Amino acid sequence: MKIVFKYMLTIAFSLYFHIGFSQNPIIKDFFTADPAPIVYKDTVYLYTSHDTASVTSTNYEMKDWLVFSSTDMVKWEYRGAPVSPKTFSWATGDAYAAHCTERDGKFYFYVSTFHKQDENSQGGAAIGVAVADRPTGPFVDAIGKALVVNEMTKDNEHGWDDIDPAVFIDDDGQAYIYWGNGSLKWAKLKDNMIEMAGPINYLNPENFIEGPWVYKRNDLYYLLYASKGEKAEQIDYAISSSPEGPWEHKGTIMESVPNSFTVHPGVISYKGKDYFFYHNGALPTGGSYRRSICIDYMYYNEDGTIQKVIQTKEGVNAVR
Ligand code: FUB
Repeated sequence: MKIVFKYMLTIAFSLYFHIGFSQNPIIKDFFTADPAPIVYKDTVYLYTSHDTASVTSTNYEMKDWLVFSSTDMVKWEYRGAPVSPKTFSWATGDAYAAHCTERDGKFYFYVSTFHKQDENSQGGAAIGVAVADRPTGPFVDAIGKALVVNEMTKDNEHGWDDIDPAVFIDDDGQAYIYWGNGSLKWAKLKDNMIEMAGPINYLNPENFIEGPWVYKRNDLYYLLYASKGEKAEQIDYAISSSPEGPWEHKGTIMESVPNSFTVHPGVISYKGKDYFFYHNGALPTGGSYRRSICIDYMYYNEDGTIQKVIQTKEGVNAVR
C-alpha cells in the first residue's frame, strides 16, 4: 500500500512539473498562428491569426485576427479580435497573416486577406491597412481600399502571392513593407504608412516561400522567412547592411515544426532577452489548419549570426 502511494505521488509530482513548466504552446484557448509581436510601453502585444477549421478540414478557416498582451512573457491576456476581413468593405475570405506597427502614437495593422471582384481587382490575395489609436483597437480601414492588389504584382501567376505583410521602420524614419508568397516583394512606405513611396521591388531569397519578418539589430538588418524544408516549411534568414538589400543567405535557424506544414517567424527583444515566436500543430486536435503559437529563446553569436532556435515544450521563463 505504502509503495503504491509513493508511486502515485511520484506520478502526480512529475505531472505537476510537466504541466506547470510547459509554456508551449502559449495560448491554449484558441488555435492561433502567424505571430506578430510588438513591444509598446513595456508591454508585449501579440497579434495572431486565428484558425477555426474543424479537425477534419483540409483548408484554412480564418475569420479574424486576435490580440493578446503580456508583461512577463508567460501570462498572456486575451484582448479581443479587433480586426477581421469585415473591417474592409473590399475584402472577402480568410484572415491570413497580419502585422502591426506603431508610429507617432497610431497603430497600423497590415493584413493579408482576399479581394472581392470589383473595379479595383479581379480577386485574389490583397493587403489592407487598418489604423487605431490604441494597440487593441478599435481599428478602422485606413485607406478605404487595398494597399496591394493581385494585379499590382506580376512575377507570380498564383492568386495568393500577395500575402504576409511585414513592416519595418528604420532609424531614419523610412518605413518599408515586405510581403509575398513564392517571391519576396518590398516597397518603401510614405510617412503616412498607408501609401507606397516608390516602386514594388522583387527578390528571390534562397528557398523563400512566405512569411517575411525584417528587423535591425546593432548595424545589421535581418530578413527571416518561411523556407522550403524537406517535408514542410522551416525558417531561414539572411542579413544585410541595408533594408533594401542585397541580402546574404545565412542558413536555417528553425527546423520544421511538429504537426504543421507552415511555420511563421516573429522576433522581439524584451527586458534584455531575445524571443522567437512561431507556430506548430502541437495542441491536442491541432494540425496544419489548427495551429498554436509558441515562444523560445533566441541567441546571437558575436558576429551577429543567429544560433539555431531550439523548439521546446517548456518555452521561456517569466520575466520580472
Ligand atoms: O495563416 C495562413 C498562411 O499560412 C499565412 O499567411 C502563411 O504565412 C502561413 O503561415
